[in-house]
Amino acid sequence: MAALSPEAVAALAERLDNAQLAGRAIARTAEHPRMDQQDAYAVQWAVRQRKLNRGRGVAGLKMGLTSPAKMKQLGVDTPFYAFLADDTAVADGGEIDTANLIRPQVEAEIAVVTSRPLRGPGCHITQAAAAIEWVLPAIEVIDSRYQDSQFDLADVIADNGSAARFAIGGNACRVQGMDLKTLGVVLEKNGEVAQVGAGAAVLGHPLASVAMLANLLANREAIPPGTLILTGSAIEPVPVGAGDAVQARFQHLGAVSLRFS
Ligand code: OOG
Ligand code: MG
Repeated sequence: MAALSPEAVAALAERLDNAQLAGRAIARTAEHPRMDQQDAYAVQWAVRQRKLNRGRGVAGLKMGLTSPAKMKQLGVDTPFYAFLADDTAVADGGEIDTANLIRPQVEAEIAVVTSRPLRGPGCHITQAAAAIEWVLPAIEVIDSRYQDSQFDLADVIADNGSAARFAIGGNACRVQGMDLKTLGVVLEKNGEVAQVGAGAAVLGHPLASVAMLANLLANREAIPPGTLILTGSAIEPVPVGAGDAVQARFQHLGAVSLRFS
């Protein structure tokens, strides 16, 4: 049962959207202690609509909290989905001004692009595999809009999964014949190894994450062909600040890098 009125959903969406635009944190949604997941997605979709109304587009979708480490950190057992606004795409090797962000962290993610529609519920890894043609290396920059990054599952869903920036790099590889489970990644910060990971950190297999995305979206829409999906971080997030440079080197897929000023 949803606990928030439509007015409360709209008001929270406005606060979160404005916090992202200003790069300023807001207090946690203490006034909405009973916000449930259904409410939280209603807020996220209201944030999406606000951006569309300003002429922005949706560049793709993301899954979050797909790794056991992150789920444990938040004390939850459910991943979530969010969307990637088109104005948050950064070119590979590009520079990001940290003045527009609050507390940025980078994640290395295996990205895929669908070539067929994918519709839940009941979607399994097999259907996900059949719907995907391309796999790409990605970095996601997350930036919670809540003060001190204090949030629960509903809060982060409402805050569009902390989505802030993303970059796609390397080579687009055909997924056919690739073992996404053992695909390794090394995240370097300022030339030093900061984190290592593999596809198995993402719900056991990145395509399990894609199947779950279709299932979570089942009550709203099918995933259309040509959709970019960030499957969830394969590493623990690495904090970054002005002057830092990061590079994610993926086995087979190549590298993707970003600089922060
Ligand atoms: C939530 C975003 C998590 C991922 O890949 O797991 C996420 C957060 O930690 O702020 O994007
Ligand atoms: Mg992520």
